[in-house]
Amino acid sequence: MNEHLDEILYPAIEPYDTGTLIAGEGNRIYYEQCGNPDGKPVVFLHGGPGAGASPWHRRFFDPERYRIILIDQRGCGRSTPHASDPHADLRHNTTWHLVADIELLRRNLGIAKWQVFGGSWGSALALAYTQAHPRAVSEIVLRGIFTLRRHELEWFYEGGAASIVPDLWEDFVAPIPILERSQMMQAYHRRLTDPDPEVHVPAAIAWSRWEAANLTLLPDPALIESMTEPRAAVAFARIENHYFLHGGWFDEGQLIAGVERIRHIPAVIVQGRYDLCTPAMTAWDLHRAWPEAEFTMVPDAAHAASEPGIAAALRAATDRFAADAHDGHDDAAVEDAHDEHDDVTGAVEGAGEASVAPDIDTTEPARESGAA
Ligand code: STX
Repeated sequence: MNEHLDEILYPAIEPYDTGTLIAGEGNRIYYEQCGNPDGKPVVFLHGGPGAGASPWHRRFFDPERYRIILIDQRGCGRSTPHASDPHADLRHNTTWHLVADIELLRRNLGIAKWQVFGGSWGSALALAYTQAHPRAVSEIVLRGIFTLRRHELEWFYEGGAASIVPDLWEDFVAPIPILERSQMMQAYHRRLTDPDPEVHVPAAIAWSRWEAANLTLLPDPALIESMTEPRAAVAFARIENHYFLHGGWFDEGQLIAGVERIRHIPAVIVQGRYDLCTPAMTAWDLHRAWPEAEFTMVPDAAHAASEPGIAAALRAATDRFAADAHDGHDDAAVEDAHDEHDDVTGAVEGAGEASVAPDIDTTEPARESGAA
């Protein structure tokens, strides 16, 4: 898949380091570093939530100029415990746990400031992280803007998009009895949390297929196949459904209102006009609230980062920012960031105190290099 990206993105590369971040509540977070160890730091925040990072995500950044850090967020990809496990417990998997994990990793890697790059759910997480820790972020690159407001979730999961793709919607509602269809997210929740694989696996596949089939302007069978592989689909569907039923633990409109805290940070917003998954109105609302951020509406694209026009706009953004000075490896700045107490604009529900970025000693990294 994605051969067209060879002309747009950087060549495929392998990590120079992989590791495991020991986070709270028994979570082991996979991360990898690629490109130039002395380059400008950037962290890639994947979508879903629950989709995991992929090797091709490394290719949005010039490997000579960037120190590229990819993370598999709690419960998915190569992180454990995995949300597909029979005993998966998502109580300690919330937006604010992910924000704490990202900040813990930054401190452990000795990075003063990094660029934050995220699409779709990754754009919501990038906004949440940056609004909680504005001094840790040098620039923001956002795509397919998603802020989990009620009407965004209802559009995609409660029937709005059915007007455009009625055939695909029919497949999405098929596993749900008619009497339950007025609350699709709740109906799927009952099945996705059922311990019986005969119940949760088909539900997860139908949930993931609906999403996969709506990411690109033209059908991408390879993308649909990879997202409906049972183990990945169960983790993806369970994590997404859990986050969406909680509105991401955001106040309604919180991420757009929070632009006030990050307005000064250089930013790029890239949106596909025909995005069915996260329709352009949200990107437009963000653009209106944040006119200082460069805004690009790609005229011939839907949602995915692999859409040619979107990939090109994202690469142009990272190339432009690569020329800016960076202060990675600045120990004084790390101390400064360590001492500061940014307000975290969200509560962690049902979580122990260790879920808020622990007060760690940056000289003793809590990670196992090369463990993956
Ligand atoms: N979910 C949007 C999202 O973040 C509502 C997303 N959906 N699929 C993806 O991301 C991948 C392209 C990363 C699989």
